[in-house]
Amino acid sequence: MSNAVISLILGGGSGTRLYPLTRKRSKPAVPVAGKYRLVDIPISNCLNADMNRIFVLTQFNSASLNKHIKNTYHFSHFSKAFVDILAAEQTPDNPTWYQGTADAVRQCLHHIENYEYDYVLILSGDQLYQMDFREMLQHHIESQAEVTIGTIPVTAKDASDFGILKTDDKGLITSFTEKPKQDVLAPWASPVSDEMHAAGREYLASMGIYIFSRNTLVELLKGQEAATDFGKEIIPYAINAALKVMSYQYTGYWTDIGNICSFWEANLALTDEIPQFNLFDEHQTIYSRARMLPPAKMSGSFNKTIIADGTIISDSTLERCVVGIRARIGKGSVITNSYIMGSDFYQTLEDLARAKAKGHPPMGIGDNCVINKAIIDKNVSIGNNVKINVGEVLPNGEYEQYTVKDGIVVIKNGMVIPDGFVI
Ligand code: ADQ
Ligand code: ADP
Repeated sequence: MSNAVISLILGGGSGTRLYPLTRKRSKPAVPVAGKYRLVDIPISNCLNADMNRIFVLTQFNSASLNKHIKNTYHFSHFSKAFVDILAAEQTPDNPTWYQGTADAVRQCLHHIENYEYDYVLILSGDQLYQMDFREMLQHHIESQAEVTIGTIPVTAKDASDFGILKTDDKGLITSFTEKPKQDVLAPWASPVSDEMHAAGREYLASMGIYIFSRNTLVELLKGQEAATDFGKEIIPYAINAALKVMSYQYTGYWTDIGNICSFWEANLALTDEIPQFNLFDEHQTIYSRARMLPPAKMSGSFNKTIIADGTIISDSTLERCVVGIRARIGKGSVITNSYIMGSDFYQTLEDLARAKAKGHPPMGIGDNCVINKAIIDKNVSIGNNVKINVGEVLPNGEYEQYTVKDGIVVIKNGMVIPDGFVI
């Protein structure tokens, strides 16, 4: 199996939808679920399916992405497995950044043409799911498809956020429309199971997960030189040209975490009693960097909270929170509905003395803070008696230390929030 497939992970365009988390790092390097990076999700799904030749396509090559990939994905000398980053590069033929998803893949074709492969698996870099790609490949082969699109039934309300396709009863895709408006939706319902029908999930959304047979992909990308996107151009073209484009319907947990609100929701959903995204499933391990961190040390009161390694919490109250590696939280703070990413390092005594001399609090969260509905990026220093998002709903806004988006306050990486500050 592993010689049949090359996987390409679309690591993100300009990353504006996840700003300010993508201010200094590329999207695949954004920390998720306390100890992982976004890119670990699609990579883990590939590795679990024994599809272990993987390229991550990204618009810029951040130090943290390089470091994470280099330190995480090590393979035996006797295996052909690799995870390589392909950042947009200037060449005499391509003076610009990737213009879209199809353009990104087109610009990378020359990197993969010397490999042995029959199929290309193309994945988005900003989704949370655990899917067995072997079953999708099997479906592609058995149905003699040229292109297979992973699809998920969604309700009419959700349908406008996705590419929606229509299939016949054998799963052949007969038409496709990218993000249709609500008023033109009705004729786009497709045959779905009774269970999905009963749940009102009658529209088949593209998951942005594609398998292309090798020649089909090369011919489509080289033949349609002006096409820059899969959803807007390549997929509709392939269907109109009567290529065999099949739907592979998936009904497990899958969510797109492409913007701040869905990113926050997906992280907090991990604190549910039975989370739909199961980090504890040993058959679908999510891999990440093996860090030699000490165990978490904490006192206080914790309800529905995930706490990563290396955390120190003194005597605080946390409810519905995800706390990332090396986070430090002082005494008497009350934190709810928040994702605290933690830190990249522990401060030494000298670091602390230097911070104090500048009037900066130590890294982490101080004493007697009240924080709600926030994402605290890494290496942030929050002083004592700080209040974040505990009053009226805040309007969207952009400030030096933070951004407010859809009622969620995002404190930017490395910022200092002084004692008594109120947001
Ligand atoms: P979107 O996610 O809106 O819809 P798009 O913005 O093209 O589509 O992104 C797809 C993936 O590619 C994302 O992971 C994105 O970060 C990445 N990406 C975007 N531009 C890129 C670039 N220039 N270089 C590298 N990576 C890039 C798509 C499909 C819909 C489908 C949804 C499902 O177009 O049909 O329903 O995914 O989430
Ligand atoms: P992660 O642990 O999330 O994978 P990184 O690999 O990006 O994060 O960074 C962790 C490493 O960052 C630490 O082991 C440390 O070497 C380094 N580091 C970054 N900034 C500093 C700093 N200011 N002082 C000391 N170490 C730092």
